[in-house]
Amino acid sequence: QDIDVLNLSSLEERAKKVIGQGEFGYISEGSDDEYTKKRNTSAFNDVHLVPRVLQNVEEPDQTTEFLGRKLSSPILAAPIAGNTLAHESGEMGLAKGTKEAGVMMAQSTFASKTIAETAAVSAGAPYMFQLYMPKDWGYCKYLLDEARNAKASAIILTADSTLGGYREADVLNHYHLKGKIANLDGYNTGKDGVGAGGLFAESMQSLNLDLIDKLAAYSGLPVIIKGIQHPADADAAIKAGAAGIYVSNHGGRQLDGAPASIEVLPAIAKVVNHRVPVIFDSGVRRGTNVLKALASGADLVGVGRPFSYGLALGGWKGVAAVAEHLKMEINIAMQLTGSKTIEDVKNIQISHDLKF
Ligand code: HOC
Repeated sequence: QDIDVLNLSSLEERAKKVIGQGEFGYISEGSDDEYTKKRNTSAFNDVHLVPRVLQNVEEPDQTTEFLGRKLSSPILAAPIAGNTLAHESGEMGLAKGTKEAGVMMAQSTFASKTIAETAAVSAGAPYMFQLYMPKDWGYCKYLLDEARNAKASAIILTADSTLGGYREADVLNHYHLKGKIANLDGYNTGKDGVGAGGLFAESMQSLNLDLIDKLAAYSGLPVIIKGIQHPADADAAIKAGAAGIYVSNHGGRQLDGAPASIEVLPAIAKVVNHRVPVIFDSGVRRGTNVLKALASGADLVGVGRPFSYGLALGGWKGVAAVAEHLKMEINIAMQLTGSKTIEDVKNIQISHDLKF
């Protein structure tokens, strides 16, 4: 169904009315005291875009390319677990909505539709697969095969989640994802747990840099490392073969007390130094946030919860509406900063780096 979007933040209260309490708690929560979750959005206010004028901008062009895929905008529907929590169409609704809007989507291992079901809808549209590394290499190979069949542009290896953060909404609601994860059917340990950490901890293994080559060699796909928050980790990952760096603190759902993602992005982008593309997420709610991330060194900007809320409110049309609204805000911000193209946006002077 069609939905009106005033802004991305306002979708949360509306979605809360149509999603079950446990499901809403899971989607919206951060870990511990939610310091990092809140900081992700508020820290954008400490970054300033310095506009240029008289730049002869009439129709900004926000199209871009990522890993050879043409996109209508540098927006990624960031990987989120269990999208049927928001809407029965789950990742299939997300795939249709993002495809209609011409933006990239990433599907989580913990999705509630299988990779094949989602691929049938996305049908070659820009798509990446987010891998939570299982202990069982046979199962991992199955996931990688499915991702290759789904024409994934890349495998995103989740590096920040060998266990889940402590999330109190799940404790209060006695909520967990068990039984809602299509890709893990028949694979769970069968142990009950409260929250994602309790459910999946025993399926994960400790992660190390050698995995990058192993995953790339088996899948034949570029491997992007998600959850990078330190420049040294970005450098080490690239030296170990990473084809992309994904700066994220998991929407404030993992280590509470971590800095906002936008605060660490400039230093990481500096170390990456254009060797590989940089994806960014955590806290993006405005078109100006997208510009701030691009001007701080990102090539693709992920948005998480707002897409779930759009999905909850309007199925695939709600997803497309979120993307189109964000594109509209990006368009205004590009015009007002004097940016004709995404390359121009990347060169906007920001307060991280004010040099006149
Ligand atoms: C392995 C435990 O991304 C979330 C999801 C799943 C996290 C699983 C972590 O809830 O943030």
